[in-house]
Amino acid sequence: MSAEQKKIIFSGIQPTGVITIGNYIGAIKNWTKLQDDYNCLFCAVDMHSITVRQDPALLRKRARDLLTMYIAAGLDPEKNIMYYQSHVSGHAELAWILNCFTYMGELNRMTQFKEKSAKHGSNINAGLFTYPVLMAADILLYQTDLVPVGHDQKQHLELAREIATRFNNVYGDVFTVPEPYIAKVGAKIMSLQEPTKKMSKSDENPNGYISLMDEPNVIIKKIKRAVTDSDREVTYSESKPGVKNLIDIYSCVTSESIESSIDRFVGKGYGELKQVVGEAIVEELKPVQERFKDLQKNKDYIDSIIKKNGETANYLATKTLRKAQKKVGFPVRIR
Ligand code: ATP
Ligand code: LTN
Repeated sequence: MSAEQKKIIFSGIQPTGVITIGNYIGAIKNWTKLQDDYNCLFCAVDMHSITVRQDPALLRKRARDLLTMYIAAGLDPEKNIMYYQSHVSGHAELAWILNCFTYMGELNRMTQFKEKSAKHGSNINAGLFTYPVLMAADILLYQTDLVPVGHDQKQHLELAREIATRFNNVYGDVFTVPEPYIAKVGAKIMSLQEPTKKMSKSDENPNGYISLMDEPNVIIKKIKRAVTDSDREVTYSESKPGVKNLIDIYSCVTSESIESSIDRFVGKGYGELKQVVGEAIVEELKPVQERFKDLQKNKDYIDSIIKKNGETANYLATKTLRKAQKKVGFPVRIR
């Protein structure tokens, strides 16, 4: 298929911590499978990150590490556009327009807003409230067809679709209405310590998650400590979320079907399950970690990718932005 015929994919991750195996399974690993069949943009959404207070130097480092990790995990920077959100001003400009097409009531219903405002009670800023509008702008700017994300982003995506449709109903077909792409297994990897909560990179307890940069012995230890229950024998069911989570992780990192992964462990003891799952994660992450360390040393290469991809993203974004600006009645620029 030629590049022009391919559909467009957009997705992003916030550079707010060291990415976890949840982000890897729910997002990045799926992206690597899609990169040949779609025109893809993968963004480090640093503008979203400042809705929660960040240390500036650390945010900058994490954003760079995130793009480096995209490459280390197997995303080809020659095929995909990987860039910083803050390098393309069109995101903020379109977000402003879309803010005027989004209702307070819609934003008030967003689960992530409710959760984050409960967690950061002393800083419930307007950015946190309008976060989903910026996300809609990210997606709509590139005429995105498909958005591969974890399950937690489904509600935000529905809102993006709603905003696009609302705008199109007034002005004609300006935006492609995007579809979510959420995998059947692995779209919600749970915390290792509280398996009824999703694994999150901003969890205060590092035992709750596996970071992509955790050393093998740390990974094995965290899996051994993972909360299961007082039973001894493996079964796969919603009533055993800790055990189910470990089998889901296994299936995703080994790419073995969920049925065959269940067969492998059912009836076995928890000790054996944890040992095999821990080793499978170590095996999957080893080459990623090695590539990440090598890439980090290659400063000029990463710089050149950031520059080139940022320019391409900017070019593409401006096309949609100008269209939207013209539709709402902003004066056309004289060239
Ligand atoms: P934070 O803790 O900083 O809010 P996060 O770990 O939830 O971050 P995001 O940057 O919000 O990560 O999400 C990046 C991508 O990873 C999104 O597509 C999201 O749906 C996916 N994702 C996040 N957590 C999980 C999880 N536990 N299981 C599967 N996918 C996940
Ligand atoms: N809101 C997402 C991150 C994000 C995103 C996007 C994902 C921002 N913009 C566009 C997909 C498409 C999150 O919190 N995980």
